[in-house]
Order: sequence, then C-alpha cells, then structure tokens
Amino acid sequence: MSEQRPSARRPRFDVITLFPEFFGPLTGSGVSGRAHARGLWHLQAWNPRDFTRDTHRTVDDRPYGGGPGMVMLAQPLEAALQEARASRNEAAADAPGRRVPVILLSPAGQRYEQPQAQALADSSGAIFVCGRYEGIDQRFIDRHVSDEWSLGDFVLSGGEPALLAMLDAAVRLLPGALNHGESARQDSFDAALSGLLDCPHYSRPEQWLGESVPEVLLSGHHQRIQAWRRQQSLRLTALRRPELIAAARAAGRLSRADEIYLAALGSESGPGHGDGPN
Ligand code: 4GO
Repeated sequence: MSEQRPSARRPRFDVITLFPEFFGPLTGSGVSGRAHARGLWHLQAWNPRDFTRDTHRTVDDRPYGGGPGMVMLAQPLEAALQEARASRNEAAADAPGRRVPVILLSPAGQRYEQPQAQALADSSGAIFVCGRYEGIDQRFIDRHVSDEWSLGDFVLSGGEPALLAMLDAAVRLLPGALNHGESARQDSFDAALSGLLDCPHYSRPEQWLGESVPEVLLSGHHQRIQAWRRQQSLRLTALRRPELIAAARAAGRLSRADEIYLAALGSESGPGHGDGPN
C-alpha cells in the first residue's frame, strides 16, 4: 500500500479552528509527533478570530429565527479560508489547477473509516473546517465546503476532537511513520488482515497473575504462530463484527483454511455466544 504513494510530497493539512492548541499534541507527541518531526506531514492552523474586522473580534452571533446557542459567522471563516488557500498555493502543496478539498467536520458527514484514512494519507492534504457552538452559517458551507466528514453518530462541542482522531489515523499510515513498517499493515481493518480485527498480543512475563501466554507463541514455530493469529482474528471478528467476515468473504479474502476454521467455530459455539477471545 504505502509503496503506491504517487510522490514523495508530504500531505499538508490546513485547519480552520478557534482552538489551534488542540493540535499541539498531534504535532508534538507520539507516532504522529515523530512523523511530524521527520517532515512526513505538515499542519497549519488558521484562527478565524485573527480574521475578524471588529474591535471585539466577534466570531459568532445569535441565530436568525431564534433558538439556543450561537452560530459561527461566515466572514471570518471565509477570510481564514482564503489565507489558507493562498498559503497552500505559495507552498505549491497541491497539483496545479486542482482544487483542494475543503472538509467540514459534522455529524451529518460521511463516515470516516480506515479506507478514508488511507486515502487521506495518500493525498496532498486538505483544508479542514472545525465548527463550534451550534454550527456554521449555512451560506459559508454552501459556498466553500466540498465534503463533510463524520467520526460517528455522536455530537461533539466542536469538530476538533473528531479531526484529531482522523488525522492521527492518516498520519500513522505515512511511509516511515512507524518504526516497524509492517505493523500498520497488520492492524485491524487493514487489507493485509483481510479487513478483519487484529489478534490478541502478549509480552513478558510468561506468567502474570497466574495467567500464561498461549503456548503456541512460545513455540518459535512461525507457521503455527501465523495460523494461530489468523484464527484468533477470525474468531474475534466472527464474534464481535460478523459483518466484517461477510465483507471479507464477498471480497474473496478468505482462504479455504479460513472457511474451514469458521465452519468449525460456528458448530462449536454459534453466533452471539458473547465469549471473549480466550
Ligand atoms: C463532528 C462535529 C460531531 C462530529 C461535531 C462527528 N460533532 N461525529 N460538532 O464527527 C458543529 C458544531 C459540529 C460542533 C460540531
């Protein structure tokens, strides 16, 4: 997957947000922070408050028609967006003549899942708009937003936490972001795992509070270990997310051995047994 990246250019994420400090941990800590330090990706925040024209630096006002809460004003958002676009063009972040996506985080958006994270990692980036309060003046959305993305069916007080999670999921897929290039590819949902859930993992000590590590993992027998891990993935996925088994089957990603194991599982306990992986 990662080898298919079209060029060595790093994705650039421009974020329009009233709370740029939200993104400090993403650029500063952990896997995403290290990838940022290595220059694998870039983030630039734009605060609409810096683009207001009144002395009070107003970014929101009451909704026409009444009702609770406040609405983000279109003008500071548009001015911030123009600045972000200009800055991207100066940096030649995007292919010439191609309009960069402007993406709003919204519960009404399209669901963001692993394929979307991979596509974002493979792209030259995007401009993201994080709303606060009750939302954003619809005229700004109609004029400028090309896509709306959602992390799931829940409401946040702002788009920032959703975007943090989305960017983290994308950035860790960048070539060179993880120390062991393989470990991203063996995660839950990845094609290398046929879109199944990941298997359980164990480390030292061999005995912990009377519980031991599955014997096969200590055997040193690579093929047996691979087979066991595959079976654990199949078992966990069949138990927790049976629709992912169906999708893997439909995509032709289940081997004959997989099917034999699943058939044995089915006759042993049946679906909905509620048992854990052990
Ligand atoms: C995104 C934004 C939830 C999501 C949001 C989500 N809530 N599920 N809240 O991805 C406009 C003001 C929307 C707060 C924003």
